[in-house]
Amino acid sequence: MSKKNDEIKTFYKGLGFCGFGIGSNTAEVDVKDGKVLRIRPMKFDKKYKQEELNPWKIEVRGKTFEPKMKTLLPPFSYIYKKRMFSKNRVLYPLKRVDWDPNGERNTQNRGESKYVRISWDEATDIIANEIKRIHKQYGPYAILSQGDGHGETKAIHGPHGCQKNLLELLGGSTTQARNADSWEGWYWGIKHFWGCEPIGQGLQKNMWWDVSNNTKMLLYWGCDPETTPWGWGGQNPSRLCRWFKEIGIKSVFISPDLNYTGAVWADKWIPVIPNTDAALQLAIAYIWIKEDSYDKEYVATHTVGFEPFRQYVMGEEDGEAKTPEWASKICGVPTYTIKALARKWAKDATTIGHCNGGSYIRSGYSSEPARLEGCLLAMQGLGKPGRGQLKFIEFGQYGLHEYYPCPKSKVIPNVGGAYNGATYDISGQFLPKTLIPKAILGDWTVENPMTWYGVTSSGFPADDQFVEYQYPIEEGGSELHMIWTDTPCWTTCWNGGNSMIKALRSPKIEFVLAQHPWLENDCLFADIILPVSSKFEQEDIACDNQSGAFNSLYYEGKCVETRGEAKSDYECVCEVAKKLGVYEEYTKGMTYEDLIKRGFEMSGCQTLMSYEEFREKEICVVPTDENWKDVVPGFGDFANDPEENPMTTPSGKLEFTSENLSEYFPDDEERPPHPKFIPFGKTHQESYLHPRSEKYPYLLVSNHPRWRVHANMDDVTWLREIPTCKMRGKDGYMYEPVWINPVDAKKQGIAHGDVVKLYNERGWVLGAAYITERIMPHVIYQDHGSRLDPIVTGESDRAGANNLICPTNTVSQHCSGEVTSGFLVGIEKADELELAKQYPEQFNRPYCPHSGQILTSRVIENK
Ligand SMILES: Nc1nc2c(c(=O)[nH]1)N[C@H]1C(S)=C(S)[C@@H](COP(=O)(O)OP(=O)(O)OC[C@H]3O[C@@H](n4cnc5c(=O)[nH]c(N)nc54)[C@H](O)[C@@H]3O)O[C@H]1N2
Ligand SMILES: Nc1nc2c(c(=O)[nH]1)N[C@H]1C(S)=C(S)[C@@H](COP(=O)(O)OP(=O)(O)OC[C@H]3O[C@@H](n4cnc5c(=O)[nH]c(N)nc54)[C@H](O)[C@@H]3O)O[C@H]1N2
Ligand SMILES: [Mo]
Repeated sequence: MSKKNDEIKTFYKGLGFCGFGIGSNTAEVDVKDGKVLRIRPMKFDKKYKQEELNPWKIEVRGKTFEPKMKTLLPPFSYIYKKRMFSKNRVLYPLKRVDWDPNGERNTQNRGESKYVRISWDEATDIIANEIKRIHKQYGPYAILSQGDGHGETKAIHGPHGCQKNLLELLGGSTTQARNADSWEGWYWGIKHFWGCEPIGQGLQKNMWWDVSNNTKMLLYWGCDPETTPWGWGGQNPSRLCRWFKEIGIKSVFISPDLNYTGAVWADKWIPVIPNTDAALQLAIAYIWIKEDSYDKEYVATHTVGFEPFRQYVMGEEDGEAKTPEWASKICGVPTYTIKALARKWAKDATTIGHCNGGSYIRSGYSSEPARLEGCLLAMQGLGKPGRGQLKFIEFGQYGLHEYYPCPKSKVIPNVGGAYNGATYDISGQFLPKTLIPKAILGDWTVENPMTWYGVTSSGFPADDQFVEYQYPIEEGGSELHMIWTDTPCWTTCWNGGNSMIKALRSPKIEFVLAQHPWLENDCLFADIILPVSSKFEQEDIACDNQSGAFNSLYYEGKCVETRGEAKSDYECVCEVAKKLGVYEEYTKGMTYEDLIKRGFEMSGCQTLMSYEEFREKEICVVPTDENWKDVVPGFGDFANDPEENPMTTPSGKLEFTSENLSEYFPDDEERPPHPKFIPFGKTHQESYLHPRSEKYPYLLVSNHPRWRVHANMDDVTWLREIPTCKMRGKDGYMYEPVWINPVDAKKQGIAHGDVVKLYNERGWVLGAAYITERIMPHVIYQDHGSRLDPIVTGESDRAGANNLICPTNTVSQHCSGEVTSGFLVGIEKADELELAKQYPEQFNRPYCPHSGQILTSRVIENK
């Protein structure tokens, strides 16, 4: 907004990390003398009168909840300048020293080699030549466009998928299809119950109002609003938790850890063994059936297939009644607690709260607890007042659906559609993200292809899960020989990271090209790395459509000069386009001004003001819809009249037994027609009930990081000072905390602060023991996303990147979703000083004495 105040200039910047044109956490950034001076909340009432925005207001029992007239930023926004000036920024194009495109490629050294600086000219020459060579030798599908993922909120400048758009002009590439990672269980499971995915997509309208007015008990089931909606959308979810408490709604937390929200707001914490939620859910259903306390009329009029489910619950199908006694032995919840919970739920209007569902929604067989949640909600009249599913953050999802659990906005601005979209293009050859290692490591041909069901990306209809796809495709298909990634964090965010390392080092992959702002994670496996600029260095347009007060669209000015020779993701691809002679075609001759205008015109906000007005004001804050209170909450329409408002299931009803699954996969024991508790099977053996647990006796919970957003921000020195973020070992290195119960710590001879080793047959990672009763016995917890710091590359890691050792196999045999939490490990005390002797090179990488952060020692400066 370039306001002159002495020499201080102020800019709007969206400092959220969702990407995909979905934004949040809008800040005002003060800049002086080319430096970011401070980052502050954005004030809505600077350019608008409060009444113009029609602030929503919820009034219950003499109390009021309404939005603040400013954004409520999480710490990640305030510290963001640290990221821009991180010592790990990639500042120049880099080439791996022992990779020679005209000679030895030494693919086996990826992850260990050092890098030298090269010029943009040299880098783009190599890239253009490699693309041409690979196209000629193998065809366009030999190049994998790995362009998806979250990241800095950017529109024009990417951050993800620009390379795909360029390669399309040259004949195509293999698309890496983004998985429904956040909600695998909903995607593969509940979609066959109520026809739609994430969390009742589109059917979570006006839930803040409904819960406030009608709910008596709120179950935070795998839900930590003080961490995850906070990390994404700021502090409104925190205010909401407080509000629910204030108005007397019982807050009950069901999770293996007493998470950051539970620690502050819980009336009761019910610890549950990871990924055994299905057993607990079945026992609740058992009590309701036995005590005749479920909504029989609703079940008769709104659902189908209840009888086979009932028989299973009561033990008539398999001879095992799903009693609280049965469940208690599996899930660790005492029988009296199960009974009390079931009885209270049957008596009082209950809603289940989620951010995206919690780690059990990303575990083996996650389709089952997801479907069972639908079953329980249906048994108590889903959609009747106060009986629903609440999502703690709102957004306009990729422009596909609208949900507004908080009061409805006139417009949900979205700028993603104007620039991205290519990562969902599956018209040619594509691969689900979770199957990339299997694809690379196998010997697949058109005659003997790898096959799977479904595109696996969010938003595809349920029927797509019965379509079989293959790699390589019949027409022009090819195995992969090059990877072009702008999302180099597979190893720290996906399933079975060590298998991806193996794939990245395969001689089949002749060229790995990464573009990224920071030298970290999969970048260490790239042959060429292009330097990417950060938000502060770019001009762009952004929106905030998920922080819950007001939605907005705003112009983002360039705050500071670009560091080194970095360029935005879009500009990196432009440079390659120039060398390939398709620059004009790629940019369509559009200037940044044209692109900003296009973003505005597709945003939704063009209905509220003219482009000229937008550029003048630099912001469009969207008022609350005048009629927001008229929106029937949640599944209310369906509850009121299921015939008029059917679900998108084959029957139009809620399906206890899925008609589609009964037809297409009647014999699938891992996702049967009606949901079951599946402790282990062909695909996974990650359970205490399986003999494997004798060797690896603990279940690891790997939540979304409290002090990062996935792979982002592990190197922020200010965050690393926080004791639950990192713990210093005897060697000065900062280790990722591993929560362990005092009982287990004693058993294993582990003291608070000891360096520990987590291991299974897939490898081992280190961490530092954080002894606390906030984690239940037999369970340990370590956040995901810690930056890769390999000890033995492909086997072990010092920083605690635990995705390296999570299962490679997907949700189940017909469900190619990721499994990244709730898996078996062993834990033992490790001696970091001894390990340093054993692995001197790895343990002697230089680190910052203050933050313990590993400094990039991989770049050899050119003479
Ligand atoms: N153990 C465990 N693993 C999990 C989960 C879990 O619960 N437990 N959850 C899963 C879930 S829900 C998700 S969504 C995934 C997230 O996985 P991803 O979406 O893949 O991870 P991110 O770290 O958000 O971002 C992707 C990459 O983009 C980079 N990036 C940020 N900004 C830019 C930019 O401007 N340009 C470029 N080129 N790159 C940029 C980041 O540094 C990072 O390397 O993780 C999954 N993994
Ligand atoms: N700070 C921060 N915020 C983020 C992100 C981040 O990386 N960091 N990522 C963003 C993204 S992409 C997403 S998808 C969302 C994810 O949001 P969520 O799905 O809500 O996040 P999770 O951390 O996976 O899980 C929430 C809680 O589930 C509980 N839990 C873990 N395992 C189990 C289990 O087996 N059973 C039960 N009942 N509970 C369990 C834990 O208490 C955990 O705190 O967060 C978003 N916001
Ligand atoms: Mo996610």
